[in-house]
Amino acid sequence: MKKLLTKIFSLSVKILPVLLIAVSGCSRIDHKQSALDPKGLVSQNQYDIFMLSVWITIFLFCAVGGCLLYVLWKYRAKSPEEAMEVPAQSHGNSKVEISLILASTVILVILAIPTLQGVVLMNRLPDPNDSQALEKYDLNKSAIEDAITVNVTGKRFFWVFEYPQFGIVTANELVFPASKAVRVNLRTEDVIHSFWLPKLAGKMDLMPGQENFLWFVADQNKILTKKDSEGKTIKVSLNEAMPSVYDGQMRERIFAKQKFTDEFEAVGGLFYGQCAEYCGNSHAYMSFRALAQSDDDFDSWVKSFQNAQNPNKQPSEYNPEKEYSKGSVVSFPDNSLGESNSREYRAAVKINKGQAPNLTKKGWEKAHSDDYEMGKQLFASLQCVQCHAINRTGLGSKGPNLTLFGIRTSLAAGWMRNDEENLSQWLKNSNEVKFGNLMWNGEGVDDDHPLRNLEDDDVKVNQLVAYLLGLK
Ligand code: HEC
Ligand SMILES: [Cu+2]
Repeated sequence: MKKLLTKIFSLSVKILPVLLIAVSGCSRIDHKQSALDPKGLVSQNQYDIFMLSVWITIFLFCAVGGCLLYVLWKYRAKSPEEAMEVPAQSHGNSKVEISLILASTVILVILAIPTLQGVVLMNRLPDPNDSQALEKYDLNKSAIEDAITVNVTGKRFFWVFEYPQFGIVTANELVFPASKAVRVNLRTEDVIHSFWLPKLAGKMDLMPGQENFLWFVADQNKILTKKDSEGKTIKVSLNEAMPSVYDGQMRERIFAKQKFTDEFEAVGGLFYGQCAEYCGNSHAYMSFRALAQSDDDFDSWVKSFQNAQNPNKQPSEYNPEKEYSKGSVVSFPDNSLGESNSREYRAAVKINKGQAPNLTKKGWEKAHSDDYEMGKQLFASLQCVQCHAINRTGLGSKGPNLTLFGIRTSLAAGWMRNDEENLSQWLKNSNEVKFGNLMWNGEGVDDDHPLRNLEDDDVKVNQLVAYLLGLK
């Protein structure tokens, strides 16, 4: 017996360090998808309830364990003769039983009150006129009054984000103002998904035939501080914490880090989300990002999207009866791009009537590179338009909306960096990158589909990449 015990002991001494190392690998509390690092009101509330139950459980563990140890020690057999004795038998002790029932009830009540309050908080924004509630949650009235709404649709295996107040739609990256609350309506077009944005919002399922809801508001103070190498909290400038998305600064800043896995430390305003309900082959890669912005940068982002998705603001065909101010963009035939193809020209100066676009004369210049123009045509001729909208429509199409794709930080539902290398890989064989995705495996896609035949066609792939990353 003794031998066995020493053996177990020495074995555990050997295993323990290995276990500790293994566990410490997943123990970074500020990991990018950690619910233990709340950066918003709702997630903080859920964290507090969780910690309350952790402390109560630890207390109970120590109390029950302590009693057990005490009894074991106190009533141990002190001699072999004593060990043979049968102790006096008894049954029940109403005092102990009633006090235990009372104690458990009290503990349940202590847990139930904040839990119910949390459920109410999670399901409804506080009333902006209820100054008591605003004070309790340390919220500005405008954070609630000017809340934005995002309609989230889960699809296998990506996310559609619609902004009904602004009439715009995007995919996989939820851009939001850090100073405002965000109402999130959740629905799905196929199977059950779950929207999990741990640092900001918690988790909620998307159910077929039902609309669910959650909301979140970021804690700007937390976004604007970080821990330095000694663990001290230091202030971070607005620009460092929340680089602007609309002009590609966010993308640049995140990419400045060498590895994709470093990205979670890149900027404070970048949050990671994930589908948390198994939905098929690519479920593990169904992530998304939430990007916090200052009010001004958010407005600029909305404006860019509104312009890009407004049919009246797309470059129209050149009209000889019109004058064009500097910077105007028109489309006009250019046979150098292939027969009966057009390119976009930008007016480098003010253009008088009848001065048709012509690159050999001064006045007009190329609005985009040749690769971009070729890529744009390929996008139509290779049937990408079957499933992708660049402007306006989002929900009607099978794939993610690609408006202003060139300012997106991530590719293939949030999990890959959206750079030239990854995008080429995606276009060459998306199934290798994200097994089971419904671009490669979608309805009507077989080996004859042009998208499955780009593997050896570097020229076309480069042109498509130039076009897609040029959308900004
Ligand atoms: C059968 C429909 C379909 C066709 C055709 C199609 N796609 Fe896709 N595409 C999808 C779907 C679905 C996704 C989402 C994949 C995922 O992340 O699970 C996607 C994703 C993408 C993405 C990444 C978008 C993002 O938000 O990260 C790009 C870029 C893209 N497709 C480009 C193209 C190009 C270029 C073509 C033409 C060569 C094309 N697609 C043809 C359905 C399609
Ligand atoms: Cu899923």
